[in-house]
Amino acid sequence: MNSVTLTLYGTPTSGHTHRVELLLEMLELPYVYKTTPADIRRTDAFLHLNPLGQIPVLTDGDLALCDSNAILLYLARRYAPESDWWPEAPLELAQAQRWFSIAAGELKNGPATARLIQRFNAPGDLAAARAIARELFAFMNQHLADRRFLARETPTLADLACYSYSAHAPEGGVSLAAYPHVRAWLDRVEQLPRFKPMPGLPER
Ligand SMILES: N[C@@H](CCC(=O)N[C@@H](CS)C(=O)NCC(=O)O)C(=O)O
Repeated sequence: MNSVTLTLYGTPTSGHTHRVELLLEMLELPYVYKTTPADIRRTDAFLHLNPLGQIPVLTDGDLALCDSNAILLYLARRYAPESDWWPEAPLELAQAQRWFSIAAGELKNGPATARLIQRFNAPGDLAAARAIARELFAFMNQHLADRRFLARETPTLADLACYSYSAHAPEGGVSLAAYPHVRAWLDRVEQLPRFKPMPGLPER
């Protein structure tokens, strides 16, 4: 690609943004990063890009794409159509979609919410978020006991979607010590070529 057309709106501590950054880095796509704090997200100009007022947003020329998982799919299909980041085989596809749903459900309501409350003083029920997180990680740990990655033996977009808030769960007071298979999977994601950490990666 000769000229940069991709702009990512996000913040460095947003796991939703980080999963998109991960893929941009791994695909070696040039992009401009625009830090977009909460006050900017309420401006007319930003709401024009995403009426929900959420980051991340990716613009590609005149296109504005919203929702982290949707952006991952767009980037993989648009810029790496020969790649295998999103499976074709029915069972692998179903597994990958299942983990996309978990990323937008249990992972957001559990570890991501606990982190938001503990680290960023957001309102919410910390005990409830931690309980969701523990239930999720117990399940993930069992799921990953005999698998290298979430949807199949090689990485998919589902691994990128689930990585950031799992790795940063300790920032919400959710220890990963009891989940060795989750920790081994996090290590595997971090060993992928051109992996880029989100700032402040906690010990685990
Ligand atoms: N489903 C969306 C959720 C994104 C999301 O919740 N983003 C948060 C920041 S991590 C946000 O922008 N919340 C609104 C706000 O804080 O103003 C996605 O996957 O992109």
